[in-house]
Amino acid sequence: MLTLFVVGPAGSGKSSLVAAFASWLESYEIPYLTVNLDPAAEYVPYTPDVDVRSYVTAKQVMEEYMLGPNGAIIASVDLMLNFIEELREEISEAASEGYVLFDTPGQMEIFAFRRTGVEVVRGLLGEQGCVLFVIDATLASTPSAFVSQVFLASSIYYRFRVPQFNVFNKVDLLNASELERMLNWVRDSSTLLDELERELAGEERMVARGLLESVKSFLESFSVYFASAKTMQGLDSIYADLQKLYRGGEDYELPAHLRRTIEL
Ligand SMILES: Nc1nc2c(ncn2[C@@H]2O[C@H](COP(=O)(O)OP(=O)(O)OP(=O)(O)O)[C@@H](O)[C@H]2O)c(=O)[nH]1
Ligand SMILES: [Mg+2]
Repeated sequence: MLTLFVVGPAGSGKSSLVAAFASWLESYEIPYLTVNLDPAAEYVPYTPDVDVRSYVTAKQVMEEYMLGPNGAIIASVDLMLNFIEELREEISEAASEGYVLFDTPGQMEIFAFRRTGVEVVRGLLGEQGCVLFVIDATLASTPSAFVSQVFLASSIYYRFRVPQFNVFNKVDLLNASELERMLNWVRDSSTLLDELERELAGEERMVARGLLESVKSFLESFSVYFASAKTMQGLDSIYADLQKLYRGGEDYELPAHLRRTIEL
């Protein structure tokens, strides 16, 4: 099994990507499970096969401990740790092969930047797993916003330290020239530096040059995808690279959209 933890800022499209990727896998008859790990979710756009809300919900915690909404979200995410064993059992009873897609809490910082997230990922990762970090592409279309989002992506890597795939989601909302511009920043980070320098002035430019060195090395070491949960574009490239990880690379044959049925 390959476990895939879909992590990202609030509203970036985590749940939608889980739903889209699930239906993409379904259309190729590739086995998968969806797991909701967001105890505060009121609605998710797929039917979770395994759901943390069977064990704990933010609403329940709010009433029981008389907490406000944020306190209840934090407490319910932390309480999730008590049920890792049960979740693991449910998952292994439901599937023995294919993909396990984990949808994670809406407020990423509550999950990723507290001990809980790291322990949950460690507890459920299994033998092969990775993080799919989701960025809202519409919030990354200026050079400085793009750099900030890439920093966020690296900060997530240093929390979980597992293979990480970075997805700029919602590209259907970008026009062709915005998308092309972002693709160029990824292909050649010197274009990003040039444009960043034009956007900034004076002292800010000096800082930007330093920061860009780290962005550059992140972009050179990690895969970046442009995708849309709405139109499903980009999911085939993500799948192709996941297969490399899943199957160990060398003997990997290309992929998905060229053949209807893919054996795992
Ligand atoms: N146009 C477009 N909208 C999208 C896409 N992906 C998600 N959305 C919309 O973005 C909003 C947030 O999507 P969700 O999937 O709920 O995002 P999330 O990260 O799970 O959100 P939280 O769990 O609440 O933090 C919804 O209105 C989605 O319909 C996409 O690829 N394109
Ligand atoms: Mg969600």
